[in-house]
Amino acid sequence: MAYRRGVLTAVIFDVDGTLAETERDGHRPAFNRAFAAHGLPFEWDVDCYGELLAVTGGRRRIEGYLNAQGHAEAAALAAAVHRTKTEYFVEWVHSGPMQARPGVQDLVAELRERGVPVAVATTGGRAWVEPLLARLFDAGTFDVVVTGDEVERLKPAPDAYRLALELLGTSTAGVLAVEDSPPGLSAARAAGLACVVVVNTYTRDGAFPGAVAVLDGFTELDVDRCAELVAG
Ligand code: XBP
Ligand code: MG
Repeated sequence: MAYRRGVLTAVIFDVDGTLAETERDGHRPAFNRAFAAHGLPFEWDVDCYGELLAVTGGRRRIEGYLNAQGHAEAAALAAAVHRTKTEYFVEWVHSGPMQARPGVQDLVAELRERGVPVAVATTGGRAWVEPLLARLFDAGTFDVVVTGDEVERLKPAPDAYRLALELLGTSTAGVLAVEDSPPGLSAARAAGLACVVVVNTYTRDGAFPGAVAVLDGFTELDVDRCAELVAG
């Protein structure tokens, strides 16, 4: 059954931690391999990386860490290490054991079947976002894909969500954002969107003020629930 127009206008998904569990076993090892490739004696373990996720954007995450270590030329080095990290992460996206979070592919498929536009708003780079979406979803699934490459300010700034709304050609009315983390929720809220948080292992204990709901998994979310949540 097609969805009643005007109730649920669109759903915008975050990628890392939302569409897929990419951080602990994907991005984190890619950062560590890149440090080694650049001769840097750093290794981010699972707990330390969880704390570093408060800084969005891989290049900024590296730069902040290098600064904290008292490294000179942190900005230039961070940019170089991040380029290497992206190459390793793209490899993992193509051949690693990456999977969509349970239930999210069904939700996206149901949204499309019922005529609700779906979009992506991430702070990650397009070099790996496109292959990741291609691996997990049919071509053309997402009406709009906004990455960190297209915006000036990363989450928690609202830029990625604002650009996604502009490209969808819609106001905030009836649009639901789906996030996994505090910076993602802040970004969606700052753009004026209703936001549901689906927590994961890294974000389970986070505080999510202003979320319309905080869920443990996508099995708790279908199109009707999305419409209820966006209606308030
Ligand atoms: C994700 C990020 C990204 C990834 C790494 O946040 O902050 O930086 O950790 O990807 P969100 P890049 O899920 O809120 O978009 O190295 O491409 O930045
Ligand atoms: Mg996320």
